[in-house]
Amino acid sequence: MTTHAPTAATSPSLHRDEIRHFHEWGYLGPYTAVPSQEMTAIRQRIDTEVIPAPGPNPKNPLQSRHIDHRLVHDLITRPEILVRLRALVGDDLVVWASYFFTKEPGGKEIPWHQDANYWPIEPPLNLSMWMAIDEVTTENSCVRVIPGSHRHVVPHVPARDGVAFAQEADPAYVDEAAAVDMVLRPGQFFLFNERLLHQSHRNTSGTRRMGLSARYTPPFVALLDQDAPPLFPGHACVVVSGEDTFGLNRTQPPPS
Ligand SMILES: O=C(O)CCC(=O)C(=O)O
Repeated sequence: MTTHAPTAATSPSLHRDEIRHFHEWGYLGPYTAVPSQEMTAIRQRIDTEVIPAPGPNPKNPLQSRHIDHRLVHDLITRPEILVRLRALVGDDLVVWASYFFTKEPGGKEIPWHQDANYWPIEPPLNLSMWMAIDEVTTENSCVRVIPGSHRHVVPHVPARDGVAFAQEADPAYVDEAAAVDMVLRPGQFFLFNERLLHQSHRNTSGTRRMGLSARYTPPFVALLDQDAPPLFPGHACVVVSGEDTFGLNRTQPPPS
């Protein structure tokens, strides 16, 4: 296993070395957005108020809850996250998706993949943030990344039986020995770009692993079909920093 991560920074923005790290290796972090003691109450509200209630996609309560629930919106717009995103791509940012990646004990492997393979966005520019809601360990299937893998577009092939996705990165292009484990305390997060190879094993532990990912992009990026999978009818982007002077995508104000 190789480690390229910079030491966790307390600075609210990014040093030039961290910006270079992101471009060179395709990811950055971990950093702390929320102290882990504050996460206990937040996690309880996610479990009792957010997930049990219907969200903007009636078919999937884990999807894009920042659109309807202020708690989720506020989590993915913590200043500790936004200042770092702005340092990478500038002040104007929309969130076009978020997802609670929840793996109960026994939960399936998510195979190696590059997100850009699945996404209808043009140009294909995205910053992802993945925040631990539960304690995230190697045992309960932390996300793993391959540093530098974002510099090549990797072909995707039909996935093996029993994994969570229908397509996975062609194994011939995956150097698993280079993988870095993103072990996180609740409230910690890391950032990665749209082509970084990442995966997580089956959850072989006895504890749940929940993470919240959010997808941020400058408003000059167009979503090619906001009403179709992986999005859903009535989907809207939320401006989380600066302004959207392009008007390419349907947007709505943050939840009250
Ligand atoms: O949560 C996981 O295990 C995978 C997350 C992922 O694929 C993503 O955030 O793009």
